[in-house]
Amino acid sequence: MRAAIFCIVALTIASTSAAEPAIIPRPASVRELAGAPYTLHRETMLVVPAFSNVAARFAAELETPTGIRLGFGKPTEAGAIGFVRADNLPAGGYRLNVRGAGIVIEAADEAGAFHATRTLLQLLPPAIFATTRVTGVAWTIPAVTIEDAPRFAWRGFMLDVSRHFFGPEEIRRQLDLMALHKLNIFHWHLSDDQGWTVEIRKHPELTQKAGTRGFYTQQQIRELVAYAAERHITIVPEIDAPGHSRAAAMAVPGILCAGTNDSKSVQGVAGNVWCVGREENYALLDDVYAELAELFPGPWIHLGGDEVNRNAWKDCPRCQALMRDKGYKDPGDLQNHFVGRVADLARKHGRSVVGWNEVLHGHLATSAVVMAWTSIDPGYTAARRGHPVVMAPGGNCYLDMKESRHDTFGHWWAGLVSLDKVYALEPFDRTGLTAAEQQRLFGVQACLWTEYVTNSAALNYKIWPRLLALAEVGWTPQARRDFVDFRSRLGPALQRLSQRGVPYRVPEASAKLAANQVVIEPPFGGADIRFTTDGATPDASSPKWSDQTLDPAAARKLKTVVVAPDGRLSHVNTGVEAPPADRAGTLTPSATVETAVPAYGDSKPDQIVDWKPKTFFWSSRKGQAGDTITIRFAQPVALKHVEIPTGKLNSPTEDCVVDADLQVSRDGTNFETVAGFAYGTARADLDGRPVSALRIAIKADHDTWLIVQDPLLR
Ligand code: TNX
Repeated sequence: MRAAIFCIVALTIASTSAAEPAIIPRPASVRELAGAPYTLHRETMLVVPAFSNVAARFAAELETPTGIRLGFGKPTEAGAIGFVRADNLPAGGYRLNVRGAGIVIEAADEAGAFHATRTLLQLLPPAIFATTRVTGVAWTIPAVTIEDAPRFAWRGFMLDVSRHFFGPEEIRRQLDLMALHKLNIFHWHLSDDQGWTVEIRKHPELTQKAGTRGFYTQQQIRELVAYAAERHITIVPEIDAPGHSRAAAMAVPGILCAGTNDSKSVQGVAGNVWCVGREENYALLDDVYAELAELFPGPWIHLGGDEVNRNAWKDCPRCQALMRDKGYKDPGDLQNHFVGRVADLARKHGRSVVGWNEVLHGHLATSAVVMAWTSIDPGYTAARRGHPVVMAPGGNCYLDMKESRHDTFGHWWAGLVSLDKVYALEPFDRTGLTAAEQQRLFGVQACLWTEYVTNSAALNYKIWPRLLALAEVGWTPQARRDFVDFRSRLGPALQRLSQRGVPYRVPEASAKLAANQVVIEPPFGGADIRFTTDGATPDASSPKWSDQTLDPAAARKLKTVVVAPDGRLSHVNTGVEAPPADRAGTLTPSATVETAVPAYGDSKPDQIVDWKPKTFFWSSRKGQAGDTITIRFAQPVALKHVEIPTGKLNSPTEDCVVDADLQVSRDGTNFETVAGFAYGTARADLDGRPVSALRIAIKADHDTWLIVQDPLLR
């Protein structure tokens, strides 16, 4: 049967062409062929010696936008899409052959066949993601051979539905989009201080009293678990304990310690720690885990374990008695005790546990998965101790962080988490691990905490497109990862999201100074960038940026905006970025600065020559014609090159010197002009003779204050 299907595709053998189709995550290997493309049409048959479930679901997906209902047929039909089992392929991997005469999908397992269909969807025109019938589109797929397999087994996304609740419809949308990008773990943070969101039949008070922001009934959970399973996504439920438990404690009296300690957690929440010495607490968790195990067929339950405020345990008679009983030395031992008991409960119900990296304080069984969130380092510690590890470091993976300085809502404790920052996550970066330990780094995950995420628009703004970057980190072989290439594929990916009406964050454009030219790298392939240089706010009707040259004066007023495929606008970006000058080999002679220009705040003229590149002179008024700033060297210095950067360190067209001469003096009295300023910097090559002084001589009134940075001298 397999041979028959191969006959169909063997007809067209053609040469490889250059461009790679815009698939995210980038497949392990793609050969695009020059032969005729495949076109879906009414006579297309599904040929299913294997994976008929996957084929049937794929056909249903195609039917909505195309109106074509694919039938099941015999292997010899022309124009067939064949599904074939190939046991030698890796788990989750697939081989895909598209030729004008037919398509063959080979995989060793259902997940692999499903992944191949996700690739096919991305190879089709973006209109294939329309949610209603589309006419006038040729449903063609380029001739291509793709061999693909996941790099990491756990490619996760975590959503916190406790701080703000998101209903089943939103969850289904995210599961669908996750699957489209081959993410396979949905980690559902179901409880926290602000809410308990999963119905527990035996303890209805949990959701009645602590699910007031919204919760899922068991029926809804079952449906979502099935929906995820059809998309080869495993759901990992999390009940966060013993910290982050204010909601549970409010619903079930007595969970907390008997003492009066009301100290606050890192999140500023009081009374949110389970009493470790109270036996009824484990009975409650036993009930909860029993129902979780019924609801969620996946192998894992996440027990939380993060950010535990241990203070309340210190004056709780029960916790103190337990400590004495067991001979524990400090509250950390109580935390271990709790986490160990909960892990035992999970095991009793046939589940392994996952815990945030704080669980490493204890001695959990090595089957417990450790999720490294504070950085990747605890992940390495965990791997050394024998734990499987999922890397989710805040600085790369926390989608609740702001993405750029323009963002108005979000956390900031892990810094800005830009698209390229997510993309840059490399779990093996600084391991120093043995090969066996490295094997344990089996996953990566992005997390969205929702303290500041109050509605669906905000949710999608935070997730997309950054989750695409994480999807590629999780799937694509490291050698095939390249951010510039990823960015070029992002354009079509955003078109797909637009088709689904996803209000993703439109990436802004940033102008950069390179070789004294303003360049704007498109934030995604085909980005429509609009700009102004007259101070007006740019919009879709402003001139289109197409690699023009801007003179320095225009560059100072540059404002850009990106128009998304769905017409929405990005944040407006101003200014031109440049990396700080390369100071390697610069001289640092002793010098003083003379100027009559007043200094702003703590800045001082001598900070120009303190040779600390981060400090600078900042005037407290606009530059005026006739102003001078003179650098006098203690001893004449032989110079071949001088460069004086002005303006902000990374944004040199802000508060920069615009119209001035750079002058050099040999005798300290007479000055000659050697250069002017462009984009905030003056540069001159000199003849190597000794120089006594340098001067910035301002020629015209400026419309900003002035910043002068440390000169570069060689
Ligand atoms: C830390 S990550 C937390 C969450 C917060 C998040 C905000 C983790 C295990 N705990 O409770 O929502 O920071 O970024």
